Amino acid sequence: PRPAHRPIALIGAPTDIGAGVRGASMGPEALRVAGLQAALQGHGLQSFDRGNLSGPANPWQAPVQGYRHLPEVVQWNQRVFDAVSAELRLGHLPILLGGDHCLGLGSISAVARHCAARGQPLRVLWLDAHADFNTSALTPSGNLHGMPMACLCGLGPGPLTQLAGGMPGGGPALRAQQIRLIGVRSVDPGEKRLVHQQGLEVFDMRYIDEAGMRQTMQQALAGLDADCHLHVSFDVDFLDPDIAPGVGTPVPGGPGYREAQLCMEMIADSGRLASLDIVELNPALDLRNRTALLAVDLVESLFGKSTLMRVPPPEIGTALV
Ligand code: HAR
Ligand code: MN
Ligand code: MN
Ligand code: MN
Repeated sequence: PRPAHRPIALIGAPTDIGAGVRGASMGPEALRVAGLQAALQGHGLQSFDRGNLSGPANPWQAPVQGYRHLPEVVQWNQRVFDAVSAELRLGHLPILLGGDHCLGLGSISAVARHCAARGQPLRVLWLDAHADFNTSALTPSGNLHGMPMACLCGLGPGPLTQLAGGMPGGGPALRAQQIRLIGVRSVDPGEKRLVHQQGLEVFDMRYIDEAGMRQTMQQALAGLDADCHLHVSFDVDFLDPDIAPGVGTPVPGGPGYREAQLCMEMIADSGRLASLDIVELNPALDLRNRTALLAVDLVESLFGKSTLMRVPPPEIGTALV
């Protein structure tokens, strides 16, 4: 069956250890209160809630050699790595409920290891206002949620680039060709140079404005193998803050409601979604859980809600009748 029809495991990681604003630690509970599990079950998907991982408290310290809370970030990511690995081994589709985006490191390292062991191709869609491609030398903040993409590509401190012993061949978890950055509109100057130097494919907001979300997603999903594992790392600040105010680092000019829906719907149509992160939701900054409710709505589309209206899902470019 399509990977998106596998049993779904919800894994809470209640921490804001990599962020510069407190509150993402409340994200998992806000997503539960917004009805995430019931929404998935409402579409006939089997899902279980594994509860929350535990880890070190946030000591709220200044950066040390360019990193804030590096030992704590390593511990949280090891636990995320273990939990996501366990679900993948069981043939489940893990959904990581963050927590800030530094946790994408543990989640995607687990996915990369799993795919490498099976010789399965992997593609990662990074939906985010930010590129999260800083290093200790480039970061303006020391916040590790601004660095997970770079760490996954092998640029970062050993304990993070070689999480849980590292990849079989010793290389980085990801190569640039496996990654698509979508929705980017806030990148630090040195970070921008590094993203280009590494050759990442970036669909920034200027591109989305000009080409439209449809062409953007066609390109981002182009060339997926029939057995590809598709991982989506959904940083909620991808969305325009007018519709998604509950994030710690909002950036104006993101995708609106219909654009975000189309993005999710086209991923669903690919039939390849096999793991997901929902990160950076900050209930302390939200309004009546609006952003969590929106995230749940979009995740429903990611799992094929709207395609239920279109049987069978048409090929791209086919007129609806
Ligand atoms: N680029 C900035 C920094 O590195 C802000 C990063 C904010 N990151 C997130 N995740 N919210 O995407 O400090
Ligand atoms: Mn529903
Ligand atoms: Mn991010
Ligand atoms: Mn972001």
